[in-house]
Amino acid sequence: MNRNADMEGSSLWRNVRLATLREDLGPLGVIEKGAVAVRGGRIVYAGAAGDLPSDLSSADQVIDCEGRWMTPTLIDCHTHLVHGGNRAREFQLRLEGATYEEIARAGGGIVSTVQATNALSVEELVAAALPRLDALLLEGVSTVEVKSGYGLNIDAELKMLRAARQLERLRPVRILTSYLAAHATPPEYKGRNAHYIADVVLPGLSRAHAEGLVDAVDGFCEGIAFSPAEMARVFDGARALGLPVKLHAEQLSNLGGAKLAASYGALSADHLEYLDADGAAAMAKAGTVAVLLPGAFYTLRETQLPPVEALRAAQTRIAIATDCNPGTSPLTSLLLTMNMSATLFRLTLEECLAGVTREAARALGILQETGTLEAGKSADLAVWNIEAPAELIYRIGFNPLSERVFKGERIAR
Ligand code: DI6
Ligand code: FE
Repeated sequence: MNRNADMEGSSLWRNVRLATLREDLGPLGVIEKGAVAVRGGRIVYAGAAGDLPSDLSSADQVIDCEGRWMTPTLIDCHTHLVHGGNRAREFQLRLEGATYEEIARAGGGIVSTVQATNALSVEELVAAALPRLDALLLEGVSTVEVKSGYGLNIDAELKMLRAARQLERLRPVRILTSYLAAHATPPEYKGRNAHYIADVVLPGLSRAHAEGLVDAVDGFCEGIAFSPAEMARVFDGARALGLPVKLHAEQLSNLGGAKLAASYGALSADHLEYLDADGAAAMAKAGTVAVLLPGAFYTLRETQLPPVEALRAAQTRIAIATDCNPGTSPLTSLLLTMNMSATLFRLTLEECLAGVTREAARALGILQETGTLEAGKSADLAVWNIEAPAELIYRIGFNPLSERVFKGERIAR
């Protein structure tokens, strides 16, 4: 056999229990005695070992998984991974009794992250983000969504997106970017959101799109950020460029942001603690995924739970993500995110695991490519040292990853 073909070579994982996450195979899409064959970076077979076609039963590389479990690699579909500085000092001050207002007046809060982000070069932003990215990857993640939104001027928003794209060249990972200039109003536009959108958000979007930096357009729809009417202007701009949209909606109050997002056929609406049944139904009808973010709920010590029952009743798809950001969710673990989703939101095992695989892929518009173990998809495989899938959501601060495979390539831990 021609060894030059190694890069494109064939691999076979055998003696493996599969949680394929294929919906047609029942809860978790389990196949107890499974095998996965990979050619040229793509899954050519994921199913019962007994049904493995004979031409796939030998491969350049055969991996005996000794009965371990395999899932698709995990997907973090909502992060603010690229940013400057951190807000640990602010966290400390709050423990000592300081209020948000006092901290904001002292130059803290989101404005401090905007300043810290503006102060860094693309290379410095990349260097700051890499340890956070590596923490995710070590737990079997292979796809990460990264937002801009701490620049709040055109050059800095573009700089954040360039840094996000750069991550994909430095690590075995798939990065999807979201343009989030409508995250907060910068101080120089205080009280003038319409001007900020006209001067910065929309022209910045055109430029970022022209450079190929934008996979989707996001916004923060909230009393302290942008109204539904303001977000509609941003979404119109996205639509004109043929870009999909998503929205931070109903995090602190119910402004109807999720409904607005659904009316634009949004990929997802995220947070949603204050969503009502109407909004959940509108999302289900539009195929807009509900992305729940327990890290922010936990950090803010929120007590209003997202309406999980209403989402289930409407059959809205549910994904979960870290929301990794320096202010409200300094979280870089999807395993912990699953545990929090179960404990805080009472999501089931299947909802948790689908929420970081199949449904997260759907929330990013890449379900054709990844998110389940299925022939034809990218060979993005995570092998776990566990006896049962529930161990993935039950432990706190323990990492049972055995190996991660990205586009068919085995990545050393
Ligand atoms: N929702 C949040 O909770 C964060 N952004 C958002 O849209 C807050 C961001 C920060 O405080 O830095
Ligand atoms: Fe967020």
